[in-house]
Amino acid sequence: MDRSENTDKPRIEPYDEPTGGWGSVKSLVSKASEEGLLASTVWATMQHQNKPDGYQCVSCSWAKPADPKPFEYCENGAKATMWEITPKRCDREFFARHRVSELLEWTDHDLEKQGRLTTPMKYDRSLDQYVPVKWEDAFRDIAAELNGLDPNSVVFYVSGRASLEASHMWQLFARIYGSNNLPDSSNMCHESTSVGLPESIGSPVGTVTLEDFDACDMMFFFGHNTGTNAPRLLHWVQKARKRGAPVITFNPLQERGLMRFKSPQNPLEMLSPDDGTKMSSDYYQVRVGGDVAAMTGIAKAVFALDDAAKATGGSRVLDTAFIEEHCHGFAEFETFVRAAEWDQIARCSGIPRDELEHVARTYARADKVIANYGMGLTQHRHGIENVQMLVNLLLMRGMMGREGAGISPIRGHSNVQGQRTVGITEKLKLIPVEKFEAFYDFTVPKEDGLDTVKACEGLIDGSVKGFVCLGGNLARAVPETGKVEAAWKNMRLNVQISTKLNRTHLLASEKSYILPCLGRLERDSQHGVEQIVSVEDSTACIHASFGKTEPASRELLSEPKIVAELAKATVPGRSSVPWDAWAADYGRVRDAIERAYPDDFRDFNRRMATPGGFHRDIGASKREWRTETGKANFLTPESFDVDPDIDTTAQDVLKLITVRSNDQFNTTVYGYDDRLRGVKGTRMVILMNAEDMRRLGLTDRDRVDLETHAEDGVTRRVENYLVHEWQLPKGNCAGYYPELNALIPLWHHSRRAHVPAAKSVPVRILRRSAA
Ligand SMILES: Nc1nc2c(c(=O)[nH]1)N[C@H]1C(S)=C(S)[C@@H](COP(=O)(O)OP(=O)(O)OC[C@H]3O[C@@H](n4cnc5c(=O)[nH]c(N)nc54)[C@H](O)[C@@H]3O)O[C@H]1N2
Ligand SMILES: Nc1nc2c(c(=O)[nH]1)N[C@H]1C(S)=C(S)[C@@H](COP(=O)(O)OP(=O)(O)OC[C@H]3O[C@@H](n4cnc5c(=O)[nH]c(N)nc54)[C@H](O)[C@@H]3O)O[C@H]1N2
Ligand SMILES: [Mo]
Repeated sequence: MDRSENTDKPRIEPYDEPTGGWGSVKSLVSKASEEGLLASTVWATMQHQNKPDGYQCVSCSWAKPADPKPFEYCENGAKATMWEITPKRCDREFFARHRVSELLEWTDHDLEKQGRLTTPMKYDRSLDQYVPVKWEDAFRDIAAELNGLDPNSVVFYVSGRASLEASHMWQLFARIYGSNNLPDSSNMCHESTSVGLPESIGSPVGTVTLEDFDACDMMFFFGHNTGTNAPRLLHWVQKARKRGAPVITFNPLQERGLMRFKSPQNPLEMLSPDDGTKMSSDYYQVRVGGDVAAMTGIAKAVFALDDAAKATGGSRVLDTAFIEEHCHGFAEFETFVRAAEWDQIARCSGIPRDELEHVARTYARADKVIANYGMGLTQHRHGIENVQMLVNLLLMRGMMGREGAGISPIRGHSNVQGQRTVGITEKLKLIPVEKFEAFYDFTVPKEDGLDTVKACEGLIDGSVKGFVCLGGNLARAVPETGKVEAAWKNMRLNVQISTKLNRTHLLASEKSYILPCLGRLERDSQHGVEQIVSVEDSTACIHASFGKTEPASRELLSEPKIVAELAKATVPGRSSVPWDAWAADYGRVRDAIERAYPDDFRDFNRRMATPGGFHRDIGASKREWRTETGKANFLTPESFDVDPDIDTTAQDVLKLITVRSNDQFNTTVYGYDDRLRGVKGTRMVILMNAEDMRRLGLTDRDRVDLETHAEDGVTRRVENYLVHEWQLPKGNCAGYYPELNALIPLWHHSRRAHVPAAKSVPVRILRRSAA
């Protein structure tokens, strides 16, 4: 069972300080001392963070400006850096002291806290321990295992941190071996965007740049916890607020970062006694899953304003010229929205009509609007409809493909967007198959591979027999962790290329290997020449990243080197990829990327070194619509009802959202304090609405178990959670990922994008009888 607590007396009290501010400074100082880091070491490293001649932060993917501030980082970026440059080591002595079955009882926090992995290890079943293995033996043995398996039964997962160079090599290796099973963390994250946006606007990524953020006169935020998950973006929000731009937020939780912010970079602000900038001009606690309804309401009110303008001869609210020239599907959309009933809109969204009309009036007055969104839209059964509805709202007023306006999916991992750009995908239609075949003289397998959900299905039914993972902690990040963990141990092969010990390493299969690699912050020297890598940020901007710190261990290899060695051992002579030459000079991998993707990567090696990097070629940001209709498509949802195929009308079923705390990066748990929500000393808490608590006979601090409400015969349960009253909509509750992943059925995902619906898990809350 999970035991993600560090004290017997968790404290939960409202946090009413601004985000940023002194709280973030204090939090950093205490993290540095916990890690045993000297302030001077932290300072010397952090100066290089997100600088044109430094390294690109390993935390979130928010854009990096060409003219950075002296401190171009945030509290959470600094934490991620400290976590990586820690002096602690999870070395061969550590593995000699602990058996794997013992480590399986440890929490995520305690495992990663052991520090950086230093030595390649392989599992010894007779000892139930990981024991050191020489690199060349590991490569040879893994290759032999891979060659004994059907390539279709092996999955090559990538978490979104690996560089463009490592990622491009990785997918070529998998395909030459014979597998298109290339799911990545994006499958659990913004896949609703990757599927939804191309259908709408012909681009899989956002259309805005930092210049647009500086020019906009209004912003929407749907389902993103910016203060925790992309804190540097708060500076652009604050600038917009100071120009008087309204910021309208839809989120079931009152997230501190979108309420109040004080810039730690601004001494005057830090010293002033006030409580910082009011970030959202209007904040709506939409019901979980109620965004399509809310957006339908806003659109309906926009139509009404346009009708009134037409009647009185005022200037139109709809951008009719844009719709006429650039759009398709408007009539159907208009019919749908006009037919929608206000009562039902208000019931589904939880927001009254007059408030949605107020939003529409604000929107109608603005000229340059950016719509930001995160997991609150994508991780739903109707994740794609959420994304496409937001685009519809922008298209109505022509807010696409012009300065200061557009769609802004806020991506997760620091290079997750870029990995897709250079070929990491299980979907064949997204890669230049003929080019790969012609350039490297091999045949790409002709069927789509497995995405994350399908890979887990294969794991559970026994058809998937091996996982080779380039980063991540997949068994912990996916739904249905009970079944997945059991099945993981039944596989033949588990290979983890990583920096820190995590639970997925410990689910030892017949043959299991831990291959420790350099992190992005570290100097990477190949044959005496320091290598550079590159990443793509959330605004489709490509940046160079220069390693600055000493490697954590002399035994570490770089990710490109590990991929090259695995490929040489596994598929020798099966393609003309020059693995050794690429591993010796990453500039040559970039040349190969440019050759495969000339539009996006023209003059790659030169342009990536310019301050601020360079932008990919995004058609929609120039009003070039690379869709089947050649237009920007209004795509009308079937209904605006919430989660149409999940029954939450059953008595006492609540909809659970699983979110990140301010003290974690995905499954990496830095500590037990979610400062911005005022939750301290535990992650085992369920935040509930007061009325729901009363109805269920619960009082604050009661201990409860949670069970998934699903009629599929499977019991999914987590135990001994602490209940706490919280301001969120009735019928909804919230808690932390990944501890709660055991509750999410594998089949509960976005219907076409297969993103696990981690934001709408139907659960029952059961009071524990007094012990
Ligand atoms: N420090 C830090 N930074 C990170 C990460 C991290 O773990 N820690 N993770 C990275 C990754 S991989 C990602 S994908 C991003 C994730 O960044 P976010 O997209 O912010 O992810 P979550 O923490 O899951 O929070 C989702 C937000 O959506 C809201 N929400 C839930 N359901 C709904 C809904 O139905 N409607 C609306 N409108 N809102 C809803 C929640 O209350 C929450 O505020 O952050 C990246 N950056
Ligand atoms: N319930 C629920 N589930 C979710 C989500 C949710 O909101 N709710 N969010 C989903 C999302 S958005 C995502 S992106 C996934 C995240 O899923 P993953 O990306 O698989 O998980 P992480 O926790 O980011 O992976 C952490 C591990 O990566 C390794 N690592 C760190 N840095 C490096 C590096 O530089 N190189 C290599 N090779 N390894 C490294 C370390 O060993 C560390 O333990 O989880 C998903 N799961
Ligand atoms: Mo993510």
